Amino acid sequence: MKLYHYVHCPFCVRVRMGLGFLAVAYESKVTPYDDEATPLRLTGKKMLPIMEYNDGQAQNESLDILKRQDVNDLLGWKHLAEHESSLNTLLDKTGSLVHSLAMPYWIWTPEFNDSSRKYFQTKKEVKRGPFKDLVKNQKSFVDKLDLILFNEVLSELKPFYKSDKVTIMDLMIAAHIWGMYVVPEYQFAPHIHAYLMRVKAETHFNYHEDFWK
Ligand SMILES: N[C@@H](CCC(=O)N[C@@H](CS)C(=O)NCC(=O)O)C(=O)O
Repeated sequence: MKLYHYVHCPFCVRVRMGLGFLAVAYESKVTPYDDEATPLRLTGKKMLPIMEYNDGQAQNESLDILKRQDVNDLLGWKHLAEHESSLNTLLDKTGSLVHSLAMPYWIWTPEFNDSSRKYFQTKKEVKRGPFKDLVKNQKSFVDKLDLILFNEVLSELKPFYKSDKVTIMDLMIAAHIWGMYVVPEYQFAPHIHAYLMRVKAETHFNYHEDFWK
C-alpha cells in the first residue's frame, strides 16, 4: 500500500506514527503541496493523508486509515471514544497555535520547492494573515501554547495521556505538536520533550526520514 502524505501535516504524521507502532509496511509517497491532481485522482478531494491499497482503492481520513490496520486494537480506541470531544478541543487549540508558529518555517524545509512554497503560503495567508505578522507575533503564540501544554497535557501524563500505555490519543497529540521542533526559537518544556521522545520510541517515528533515503 502507498501512503500519500505531507511531511509537516499533523494528520499525516499521526498515520506514520500509527503505522510505525503497528509495524505495518507501506510505501511512502511524499506529495508536493501544490500537486492537486494526485489527491483528486485518488479520492476526489485535495486532502492528505490518503492510503492507496493494492486493489486500487483509496481512503481518506487519518483515523479511519489507522483503524483499518489496527485489527487487534493495540491503539486503545476506547480511550479515544471516552475523551474524543475534549481531545478534539485540545487539538484544535494547539493545532492553530502550532500552525501559526511553524508554517513560516515548514516552507523552508526540503519538503517544499519554489512552486509548492508559493502555493502553500498564498493559501494559508488567506486564513491566518501574512507570515511575516505570524513571525512578529511569535511570543504571544508561544505563551498560549506553553500554557495549554502545561495545564492540559503535562498534568494528564501517566506517563501517557490519561493512560499508563501509549494510545491513539498520544499519537494525535504528539503529531499535532511535533511541528514545533522546526521552530528555532522554541524549546519544549523538558517533560513534554521527554513525553514526545517516549511516543517517538513507541512508534519508531522519524520526521525527516523521507529526506534521507
Ligand atoms: N480529517 C482529515 C484532515 C486532513 C487534513 O486537514 N489535511 C490537510 C493537511 S494538514 C490537507 O490535506 N490540506 C490540503 C490543502 O489545504 O490544500 C484527516 O484526519 O485525515
